[in-house]
Amino acid sequence: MASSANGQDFDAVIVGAGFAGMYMLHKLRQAGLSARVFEAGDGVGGTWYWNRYPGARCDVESLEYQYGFSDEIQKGWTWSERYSAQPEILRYQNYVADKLDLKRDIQFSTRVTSATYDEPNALWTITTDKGNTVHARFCIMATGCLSAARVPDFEGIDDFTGDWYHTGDWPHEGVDFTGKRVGVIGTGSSGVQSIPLIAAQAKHVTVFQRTANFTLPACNRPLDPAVAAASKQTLLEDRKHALTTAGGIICFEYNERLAEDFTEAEVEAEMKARWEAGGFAFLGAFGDVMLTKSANDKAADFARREMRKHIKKPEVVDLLLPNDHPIGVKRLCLDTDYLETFNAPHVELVNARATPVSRISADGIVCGDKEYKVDAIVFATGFDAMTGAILGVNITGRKGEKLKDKWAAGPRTYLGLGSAGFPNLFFITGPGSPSVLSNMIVSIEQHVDWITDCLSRLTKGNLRVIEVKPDAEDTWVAHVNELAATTLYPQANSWYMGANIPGKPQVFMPYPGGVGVYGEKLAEVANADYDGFALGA
Ligand code: N01
Repeated sequence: MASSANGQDFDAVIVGAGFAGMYMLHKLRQAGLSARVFEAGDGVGGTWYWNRYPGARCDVESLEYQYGFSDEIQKGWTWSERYSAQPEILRYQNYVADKLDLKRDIQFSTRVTSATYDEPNALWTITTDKGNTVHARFCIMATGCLSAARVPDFEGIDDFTGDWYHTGDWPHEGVDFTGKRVGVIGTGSSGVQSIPLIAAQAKHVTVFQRTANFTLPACNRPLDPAVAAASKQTLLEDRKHALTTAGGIICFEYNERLAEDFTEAEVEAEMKARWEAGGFAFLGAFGDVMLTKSANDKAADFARREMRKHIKKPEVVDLLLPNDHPIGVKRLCLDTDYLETFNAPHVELVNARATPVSRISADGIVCGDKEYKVDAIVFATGFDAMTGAILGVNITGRKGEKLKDKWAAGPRTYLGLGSAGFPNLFFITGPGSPSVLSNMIVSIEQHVDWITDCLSRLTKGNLRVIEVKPDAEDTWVAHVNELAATTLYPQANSWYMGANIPGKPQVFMPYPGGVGVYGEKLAEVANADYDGFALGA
């Protein structure tokens, strides 16, 4: 590798080769900048590389959960189902990587361990677990929002004599549960998707549920070839439209009318139609579902009524129906036969709220004084969301400041893109941006396009440094908090709030104002020559 006169090896280092890192690499190449991607996995894919648990499926519709930047790429790929399963998405990512010849600039099986800003030379020094040390002008964290898988610190896990797995780090060769007693801890999206398939195979399944979640029918089905073909004619235009919406999705619309403006019959009809359509459309039934308790109660009551219809075992009905948080404030789950799974005699539900999992024994899972004997444990216990993967890299900015210290009371960014004191460091879909409240691919493309324009502006202007101004960051953090406070989101112990990790500061991390409004702000900032950022030579 030939370094430039000031020791620079690449214009940019990109951390991660999921949807974000792949597109970032492509755009930087197009802009004439050199880049090296480091990826911990041995292939591209990010989330879809790691989350190979049975039933893993995207719950944004396939036609919208794909790149929207290239007509050639989208026309060369045809999705088979309404919601794509993990293997198909991973094949798509490899198709794109090969089409754009991305892999030659990606170093796989390599985890970035540290990134340190060298202020005199305005360069980031990046080190990896494979012994690499490289110097780049820009460091771009494409590390994903839900990529630091987390197994709770249960005592005794090392003594367990069976096998255990985390849904977010699933063995590539798959797992055969035939004839086994399986314990599943966790009933978020990953649990809800995997439990029916695990139960279809295992001899006995014990599900440890701490919080019952709202789960809606996915209504997955093969994609009508005519619909798939028609979408190829409109995808690029559709994507422009998606960028103006709240969620980066156009397959349904959020009703602007408030719940109180509907008659009771209209309320019922609206919710029924959306429920039966499947997917997240239900949350858009009225404009204030996420804003007022009375509107949210209507939706939550309807959801509980519908969910109840699928549950036949009287002893689990009350346990499976969520009653301790408003609907939607914890990420909604979409399911296929989840509730029905508990009707089977070999599936048992344990109330891990009343009697929490206290430890893992050699033979099973212990709650209070009861031991549940299992041969295998599946931890569907989620992620250190939004900040876990970023802070998993030891990042040191100007004057030796550590990002983990700066974020000790919660992440602080301007626009979710950068943090004061850390020049030339970018986050793709970082905390403080719409990210996980939106169609991730739309938000990824929005950020990557913005970052690329920004870097081109710097390069053309012979500017080497861009850094968030502290007052812009303070204003943005306050704005995100104020917006969140107008919603019902803070009313649940969700990973959006950091509440799933003991000791993690509880602040609402994504930007709740919507992709469209956020995009206007991004444009305004860029048009004002990166207002809120200090640009320097
Ligand atoms: O993780 P989660 P996930 N004892 O954090 C429980 C995306 N995703 O992997 O709710 C007992 O949602 C925890 O209980 P509680 C999607 O954005 C997308 O399922 O904290 N239980 C919860 O039930 C999703 O939201 C897709 O009380 C414990 C579960 O573990 C996000 O990823 C598919 C526990 C964790 O649920 C994360 O989903 C999958 C303990 N000590 C995921 N600790 C699709 O697109 C935790 N839990 C379809």
